Amino acid sequence: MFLNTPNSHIILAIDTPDRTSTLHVLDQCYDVVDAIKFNYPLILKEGLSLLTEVKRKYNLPIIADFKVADVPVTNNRIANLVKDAGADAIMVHGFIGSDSILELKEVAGNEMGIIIVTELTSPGGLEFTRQHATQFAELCNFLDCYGIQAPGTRPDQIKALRGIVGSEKVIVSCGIGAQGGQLADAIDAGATFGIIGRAIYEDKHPRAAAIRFQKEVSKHVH
Ligand code: BMP
Repeated sequence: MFLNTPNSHIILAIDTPDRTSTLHVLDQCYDVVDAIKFNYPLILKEGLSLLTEVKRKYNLPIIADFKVADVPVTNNRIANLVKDAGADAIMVHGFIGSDSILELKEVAGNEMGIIIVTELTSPGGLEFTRQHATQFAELCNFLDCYGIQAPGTRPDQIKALRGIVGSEKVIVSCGIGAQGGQLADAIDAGATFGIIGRAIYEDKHPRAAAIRFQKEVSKHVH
């Protein structure tokens, strides 16, 4: 297990602008959320050392959402840097194909899970990638990756992809809150975790917002 057993089912997308605001939000929310997801803007601003600092300070699983999409030699370097920084999982685009994903998997070994992005939550996710989304889910099984990312804005698609990956794989679903997805709907459809960013960190009271999501989902999960 690279992520913990779900409790609140919330992965916090910490897309805050800088280190100070990141720690401010995490100080309030770390004990409500199940994991933390970092994306490029914050790391480009503060460096990978912030991922390491957050991992040490809050002791929560960390997903490096760097949506890796390159040739194997470059993926190898990215995976080594991210692994050394302390990430527990790394996100990779499915469309790069099996050789490029395998390279990541080899570097990750037993220390980092590989999560394959199937289609984006935004409208463009339906433009090119949707027609291959089931193949990306099959690739997750074939390469024995940790899980997939399925759109929290489209519960029907989560359900369809859960049918392909089976019950053991992790499904993380972005798009909850600010993009209109509902946490309870995503979990009901088969997501293991919902990924929530702005609806928590932009709230005046991030902790209260996280607790609202936690309560919403606890009513639905049996
Ligand atoms: P928010 O809850 O503020 O919309 O943030 C969603 C997070 O998930 C952002 O980091 C975004 O880049 C990411 N994301 C997404 O919204 N849709 C996807 O399909 C894949 C993502 O990684």
